[in-house]
Amino acid sequence: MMSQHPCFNKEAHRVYGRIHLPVAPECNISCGFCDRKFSCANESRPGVTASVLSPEEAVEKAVRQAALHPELKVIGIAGPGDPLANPEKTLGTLRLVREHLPDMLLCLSSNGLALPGLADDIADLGVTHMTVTVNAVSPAVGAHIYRHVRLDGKTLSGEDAAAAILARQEEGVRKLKARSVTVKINMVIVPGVNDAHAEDVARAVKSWGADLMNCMPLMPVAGTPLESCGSPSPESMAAIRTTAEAYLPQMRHCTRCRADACGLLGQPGILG
Ligand code: CLF
Ligand code: SF4
Repeated sequence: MMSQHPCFNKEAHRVYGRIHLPVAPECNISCGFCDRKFSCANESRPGVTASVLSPEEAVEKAVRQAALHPELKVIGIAGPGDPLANPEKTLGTLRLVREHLPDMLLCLSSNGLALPGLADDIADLGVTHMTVTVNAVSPAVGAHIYRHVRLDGKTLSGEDAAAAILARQEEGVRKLKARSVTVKINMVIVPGVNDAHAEDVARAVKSWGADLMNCMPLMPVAGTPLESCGSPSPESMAAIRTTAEAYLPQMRHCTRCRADACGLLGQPGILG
């Protein structure tokens, strides 16, 4: 199953592509690098607004693209908000994809907050690949990244918010691994905040059972609290990935897709 997924397998990305279905506009947390006018920066390229489609519209377009482009092998949902903060739309879309495109691999990304309660549904629907973004495994570090987390009708902030999301990320990843879902961990590297923390994250998520890690350089968005942190240099990203690689294989070919990307990684196609 690994072989045809362009993100999880470096060799596959020149040959096989993915379609992102932009059906998930809402989010259940607030990251310090996020401007909600744009797509979720935990998986996608910030600064690009993706249109939102209904599940029916999105699947109809995907069916058309898949018929035209046999190299498309994966259907992913990656925003523009958090897919699992929109459970009806996201799971409903996956059900439609299963019905109309039964041969596609299914892929999801999430911040992980809502994952524990949905992991079994995700596995039952046949999702084989999941990305969870873990930007910190210490609440003290996470408190500088997460502005707030909405959970069970309450809004948490500071270290409480960071501890709450961390606990759910761990529980969710362990549940996915118990169901044999392949799990990638994204980590947005924020200079001066979590750039010295990647080894801790790699060690922890490895112990949860994760398969692969994708360290992504922060792309600062104007007007957000973490704007002034700037982007890590290519040299520091290379060093971070080398350190993290002692624990988990590193993805180095991520192209920061839009939430409505369609085609091979790095090509400009969108689902239209
Ligand atoms: Fe999409 Fe993400 Fe699935 Fe890939 S993208 S939901 S794992 S099918 Fe891939 Fe794009 Fe990087 Fe994501 S290159 S942003 S890692
Ligand atoms: Fe924004 Fe994504 Fe963070 Fe939600 S999870 S606040 S959409 S960056």
